[in-house]
Amino acid sequence: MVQGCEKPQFGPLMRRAPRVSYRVGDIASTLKEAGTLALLSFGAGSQTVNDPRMLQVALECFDAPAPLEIWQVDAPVNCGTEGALRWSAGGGWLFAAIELDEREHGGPESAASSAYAQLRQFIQQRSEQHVLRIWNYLDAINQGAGDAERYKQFCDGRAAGMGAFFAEGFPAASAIGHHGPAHRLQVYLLACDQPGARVENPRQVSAWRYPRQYGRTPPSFARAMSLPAQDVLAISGTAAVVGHASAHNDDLDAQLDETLLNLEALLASADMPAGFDTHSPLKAYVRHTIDAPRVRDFFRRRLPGVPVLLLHGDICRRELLVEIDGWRYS
Ligand code: 3EB
Repeated sequence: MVQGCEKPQFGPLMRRAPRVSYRVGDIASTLKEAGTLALLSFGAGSQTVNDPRMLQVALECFDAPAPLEIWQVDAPVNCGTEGALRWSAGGGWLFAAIELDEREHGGPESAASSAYAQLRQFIQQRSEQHVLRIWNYLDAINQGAGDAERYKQFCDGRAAGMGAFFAEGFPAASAIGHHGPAHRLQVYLLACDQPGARVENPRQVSAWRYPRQYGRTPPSFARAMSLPAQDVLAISGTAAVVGHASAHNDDLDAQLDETLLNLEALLASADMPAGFDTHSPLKAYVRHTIDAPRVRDFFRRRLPGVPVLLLHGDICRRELLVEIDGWRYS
């Protein structure tokens, strides 16, 4: 019996959301903790072990030592591999990851298509069929002109590989350029056995409605996803995009201010209280190493107490210098 509670915290179908946190720690002991669903390390020099729940993300971290990112659920966790795919599941939640060498799949477009097709085929035979959040990392993301830019090829392949699986709406996502091994595509996701609620940003045109100038295939993502759990928002990569246009080209400080306005607009749109706090782990993807101290200073001033990982990553539009994503827990 729960006492002193005005209303039930969770409806009968509500899940308890995975807790996402950053921690400087030891991989082996973290993997042994009950309920560890996923463990991410950052950068080529980071520790890693051969466990389906472990992913070494190809983005370098500007913090030393680089923390680990841990996803924890309140349930026993199973894990395994299936072809190139690694997965773990527990408590109604599923982590799945795939890493492909684009050269083995005929380039960035077919690699993205293959990655998404493999993830889709795996998810389709699971009970956790609702993909809520996806991260995509590819190298040289801005290489190539116009429709031949690698990011745009990735968008084409992603949409092809998704097929009709996301006909009812896209998951929240990030797509970032890494500076790790050439041709390596990394895609990982969080899915659940219950659907989330997609959230759009009234300040921005929905990405899947971007006009033709941004590529043949508009980016397939929602601005945020409200999890099927009490007041948890998974926030997509958010940058200084207003309407469909990039704002404040090449002005880092103005882009950070605009990005924060977009993040606050998303919280309002999701009916969540304003502001981020110690329970809101965020990531900032910073294009130029030289900008990292200024981005860190922005977080200290404007988002004090918010856990943030500063990562070296390229944003999918050349003029954008920074992008922020993460989680907002009530
Ligand atoms: C934007 O607002 C910035 O292609 O999955 C942000 C988040 C961006 C996800 C994606 C792209 C993606 O359009 C770019």
